[in-house]
Amino acid sequence: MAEQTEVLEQIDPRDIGTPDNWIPRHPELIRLTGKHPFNCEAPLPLLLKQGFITPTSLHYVRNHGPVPKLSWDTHKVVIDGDVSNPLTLSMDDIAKLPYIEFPLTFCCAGNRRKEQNMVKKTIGFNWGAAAVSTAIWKGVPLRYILQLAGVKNDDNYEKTRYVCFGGTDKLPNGYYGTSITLKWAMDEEKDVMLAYEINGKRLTPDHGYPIRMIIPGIIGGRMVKWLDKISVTNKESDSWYHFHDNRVLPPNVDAERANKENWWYIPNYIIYDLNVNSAIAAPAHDEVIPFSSFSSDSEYTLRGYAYSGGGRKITRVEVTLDDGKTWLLSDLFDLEERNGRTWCWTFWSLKIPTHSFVRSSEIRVRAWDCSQNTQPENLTWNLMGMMNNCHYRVKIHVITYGKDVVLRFEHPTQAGNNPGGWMVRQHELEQKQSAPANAPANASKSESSSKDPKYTMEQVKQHNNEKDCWIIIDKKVYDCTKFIPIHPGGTTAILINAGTDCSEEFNAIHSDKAKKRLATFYIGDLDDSKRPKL
Ligand SMILES: Nc1nc2c(c(=O)[nH]1)N[C@H]1C(S)=C(S)[C@@H](COP(=O)(O)O)O[C@H]1N2
Ligand SMILES: [Mo]
Repeated sequence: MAEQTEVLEQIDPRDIGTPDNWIPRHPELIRLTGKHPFNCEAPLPLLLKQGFITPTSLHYVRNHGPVPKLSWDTHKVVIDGDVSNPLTLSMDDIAKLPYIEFPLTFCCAGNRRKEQNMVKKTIGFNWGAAAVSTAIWKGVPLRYILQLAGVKNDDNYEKTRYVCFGGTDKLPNGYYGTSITLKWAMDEEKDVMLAYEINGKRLTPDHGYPIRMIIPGIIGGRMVKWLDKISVTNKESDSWYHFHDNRVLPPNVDAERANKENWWYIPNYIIYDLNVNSAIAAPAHDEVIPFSSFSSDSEYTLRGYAYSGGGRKITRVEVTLDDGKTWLLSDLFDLEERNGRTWCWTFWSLKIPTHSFVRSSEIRVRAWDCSQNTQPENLTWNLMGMMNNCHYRVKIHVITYGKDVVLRFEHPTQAGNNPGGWMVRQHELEQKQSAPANAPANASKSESSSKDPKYTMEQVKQHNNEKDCWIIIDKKVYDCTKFIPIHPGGTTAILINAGTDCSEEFNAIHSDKAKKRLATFYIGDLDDSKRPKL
């Protein structure tokens, strides 16, 4: 069944001029935050086509900043804090220790966020439904390393003891880091490990080379990459990212309120375990079936993935074609188990008569796990757009092309800035309808007039450095030289875009507030009259 895509690894032209210009990447990965930092997912049909194990080159990537350049020979991991025997281990030391190796599904808490963004913009970028992948990971149990550092198995782990993980990537708000409880770390059945191999080879730079945390059953965000520090403490991690990322806040809390009232520090809203989720991969978005191609007995096989968190097994996946009146039970594959737990996704499929699409307007899927958790019918918006797991809906359209009548399928969204999707259309319609009353939403638009100066691309290109930095966003030119030192996303983030059109990068990650702030740097419009019309 698995049809592995050939690994085509070259430096992508989009990485030239960024700090990641040394990392080979698969050209088919969809980039979600423009050129840099690198955040990507595979096209959903391509991901499923790989089968149960995702080739490393197509595994989704979530990097908050540039990838640190580390070497196996010089890298060290320090284990300190509340331990009787602090350690500093080299990679060779670590690779000599007993290891475990098993397949694990990784999933970013932001998987399916674009659907949330279509309801209302969250503070995150547009993940489609492929921020999920499965690889075979090999490494040393964390428990084993902690024992070497003097943590005893019979220690009375109080609730207040934690293990904090730190990466070497220094970001605008400090080092990336997070934590779990010591009790969790020491539980043999939880399989927590320090991994140095993926799919039988050393880690790739994007996945944490030379070493990263692996914590099965939970969101990817806690599996710190480029790991160099493990500390046993009485407090959870003090990394900014531990508090300001990977949380589901209640739906009535917006960014301003969250910051003003410190919602980030309320323990209830932190995410550990994944929730139950599923998606449809076949039919794919924009897949077409001509009526002429099927007879009264032809069949179509629906396919997709499902997963849950905390080692909970997927027990059923159901499909409805009549808005939830009846549910069809699908077949499940690849129920991988380890010590009675499931750390992996499950593929599902369901054969239906092709003509049943004709009477239906929507295919909808929901999964159940062994705790009888299932997916909610409707989406509940949250500020970070995380853990979206509402029923996955694919619309069915009957379209006439001349003499031909076809069925065309439409997914809710397409990853990143890619157009298409019924939620995207709905969103655009709503925006159009609310535009006259609400024009200044795009503050920059309201400011420009025909009298404003015009600059050609050639002119903008000259202003490409720290002392003189212009950028183009949505055909408007901004002089953001003064803003460089105070940019919340760091100076490099602006400088790698100096003198260029970075609409995609900017729009992917900035809030409405940031957009309003940008307007103050507006100096004129892009003169693109000399560009050939497409
Ligand atoms: N040091 C470090 N670790 C990190 C991150 C990061 O930016 N820096 N991103 C996290 C997030 S949010 C996710 S979802 C996973 C993604 O792992 P992957 O890129 O190997 O798929 O890594 C996590 N670990
Ligand atoms: Mo993530």
